[in-house]
Amino acid sequence: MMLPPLPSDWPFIRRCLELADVPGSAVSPNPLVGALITLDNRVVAEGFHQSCGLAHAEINALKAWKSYLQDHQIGEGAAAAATLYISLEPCNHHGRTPPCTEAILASGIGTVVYACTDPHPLVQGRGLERLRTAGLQVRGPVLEKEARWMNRRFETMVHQNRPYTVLKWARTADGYLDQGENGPGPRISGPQAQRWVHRLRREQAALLVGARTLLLDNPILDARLAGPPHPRIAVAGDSRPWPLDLQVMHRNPQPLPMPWPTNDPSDSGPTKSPEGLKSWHKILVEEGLNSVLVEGGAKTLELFLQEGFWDEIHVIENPHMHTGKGTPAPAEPQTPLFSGHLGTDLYRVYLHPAWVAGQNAPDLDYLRDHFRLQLSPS
Ligand code: AOF
Ligand code: ZN
Repeated sequence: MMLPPLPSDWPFIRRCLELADVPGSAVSPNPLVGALITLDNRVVAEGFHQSCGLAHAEINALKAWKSYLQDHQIGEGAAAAATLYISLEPCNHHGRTPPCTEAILASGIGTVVYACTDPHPLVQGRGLERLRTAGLQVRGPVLEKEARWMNRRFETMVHQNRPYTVLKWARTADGYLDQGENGPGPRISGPQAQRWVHRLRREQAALLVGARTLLLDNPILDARLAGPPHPRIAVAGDSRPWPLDLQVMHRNPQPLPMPWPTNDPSDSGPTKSPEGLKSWHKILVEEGLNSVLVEGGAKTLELFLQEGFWDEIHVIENPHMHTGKGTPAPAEPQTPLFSGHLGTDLYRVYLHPAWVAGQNAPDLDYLRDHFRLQLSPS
């Protein structure tokens, strides 16, 4: 049994969550993790996991801790009185990097406080147990729901062997995705919505579009208004060789081909087989992409909707645009988690019922506040 947390632990774990909060795509397929070390209830060292393959959060915090000791000419014996706070249970296995538990034990730190356990099958409590049996005080969980929500992409990949899937589309007031003509036509959503979509792109490891959309609309598909990292581009339907003048090629010279999941090679459209979509999941997971933003076209979106393989849906609606014809927008689920405005556009976010009803459901009020805060003009 781990010890219950103290009231004074909350602000330090909250800070760990802040430190962890880099764009999800930067660390994919790894989790987002932040860590800090306190001495006499004062933060003296901080660290976070910056990118898959680089040092884990607590290793970076321990490095900063060693510098602190040196700078202040404090002996290493002080570690017994120090506390390591961490947003995810320390790993206890060899991955791309050695186990963090060993580094923590070697440091002599006396107390560890964690936000949530690591769902990875090789960890799942073993990291905490190793520390506890070695005689460390281990307290937690603290702010568990927030910490787990932050790592929903990692958790989805670990538990379901598929990327966390975000669907996004923009529609006119009369329910169309376009004007039904070849080519992009006038933009449906406004500049504020575009900035927001770039933030969504930056958060997901991959961006999936249908080959038809790519060839007809010739979109850029990056996150330039939010800044790097940009998502890896995956294309539904294998239309290689790609025309070299596609704008998407500037940043992604080799888009990931995702052949339509079908048993019939003459069929250019999707089948309704969940096995089919699983072949896409496999391609993305094998590429280390733990999340995907699906931006269309209609057929690609429908495939995910029909099979129920989605986690979030983001719909942007221009309430002033009526086209009277075009490709009908997909039907939306019944109750949005959040509805608000993005500039002059309407904005609705849906969360899959499996998240809302699940055993580890996030705190929905926290999520709504989170959206409200992010959308409020700063
Ligand atoms: C931690 N602290 O900051 C992170 C952890 O291949 P590796 O060595 O990067 O290990 C990846 C696994 O380690 C990952 O699947 C997850 O279980 C854990 N991530 N653990 O102690 C960290 N990022
Ligand atoms: Zn680790």
